Amino acid sequence: MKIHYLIIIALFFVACKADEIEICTDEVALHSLADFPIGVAVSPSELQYNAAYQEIVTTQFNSITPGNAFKPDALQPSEGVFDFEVADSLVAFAMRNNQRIHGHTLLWHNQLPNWMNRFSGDRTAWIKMMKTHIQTVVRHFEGRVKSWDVVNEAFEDNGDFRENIWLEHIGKDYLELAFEFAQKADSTVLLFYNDYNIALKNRKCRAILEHFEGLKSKGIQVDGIGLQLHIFNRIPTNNEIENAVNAIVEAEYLIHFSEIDISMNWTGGSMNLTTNRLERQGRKMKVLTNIFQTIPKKQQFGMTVWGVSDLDSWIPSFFEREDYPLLYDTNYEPKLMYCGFLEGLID
Ligand code: 9MR
Repeated sequence: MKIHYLIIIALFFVACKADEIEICTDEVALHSLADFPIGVAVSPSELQYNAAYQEIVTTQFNSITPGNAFKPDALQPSEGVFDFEVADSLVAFAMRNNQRIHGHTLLWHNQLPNWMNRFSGDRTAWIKMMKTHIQTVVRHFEGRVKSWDVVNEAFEDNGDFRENIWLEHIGKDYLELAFEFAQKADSTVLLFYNDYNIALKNRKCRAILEHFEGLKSKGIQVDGIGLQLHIFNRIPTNNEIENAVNAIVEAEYLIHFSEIDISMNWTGGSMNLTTNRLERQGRKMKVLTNIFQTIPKKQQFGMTVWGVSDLDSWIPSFFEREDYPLLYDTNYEPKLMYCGFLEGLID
């Protein structure tokens, strides 16, 4: 009897060991291990003033998403006045480093300039204003930006359209118009719809796929879906992520894991950054990478993390909680989450 227990305990440890994420260094670039683009959301000022940050961005990644620099408040601060200075220097930086640029985002409900929020006019005027923004921006970056999140977060978790200025003043077809305007501005650019909780909320996932299926059947170009993946270790489950990915694969879109971060602080109180927690985060990152690799090659657009280090994440300030959701720690050293990514890539 005792021997049986010992064997079971020994097997348990072997199983745990096999599941362990090994401590690693970041000497080998993540992108050099992958046969799909490995991206990161960046801040132009960090790139300019933070040497450690810049070193990681240039060595580890071959795709760049501007975290904020391409949003409407940054690019069209006053009506008709476009400011491309910061965005252009970011594009130049990425091009010098042979990095792909994914544009984020043409339309959203957040980070709109005040004048846009307060715009007054009838439906025709709103459509014209939206068109001007989309087409001026897309044309400006033509040939330099590979792809765009045309619309970001247009659906609620229950599958309803999210209330926003575009829905209010233009109506449901603002999505269709936005994709059409972007396509007309640059017929070579890839067009994405990007949202969060797609894997967690089945109704949201179905609503999005149904809506865009409708648009595609009318001949509107929609190339890809961005699954943001602001997630926790257990939420969504691996199975839920797989199901969402499979549904999107079946609907024949490119898939972008577009805004990856893995929160460690579910309850929101103070937390200990234990090795156990860091390991679990590393394992989740490995699983995400493994799931991404089940996608047929021609539909793999890339995996993008939403920031470089735990210092740069939007989560602690937004949710007012301690958290450590990214690949690098606050000293810009790789965490087990980085090692999980690396292990997933060489699996
Ligand atoms: O990372 C962005 C952060 O710096 C901004 O303060 C925030 C403002 O809403 O937007 C963050 O990025 C968001 C992205 O554009 C869309 N998906 C959710 C991201 C986190 O809020």
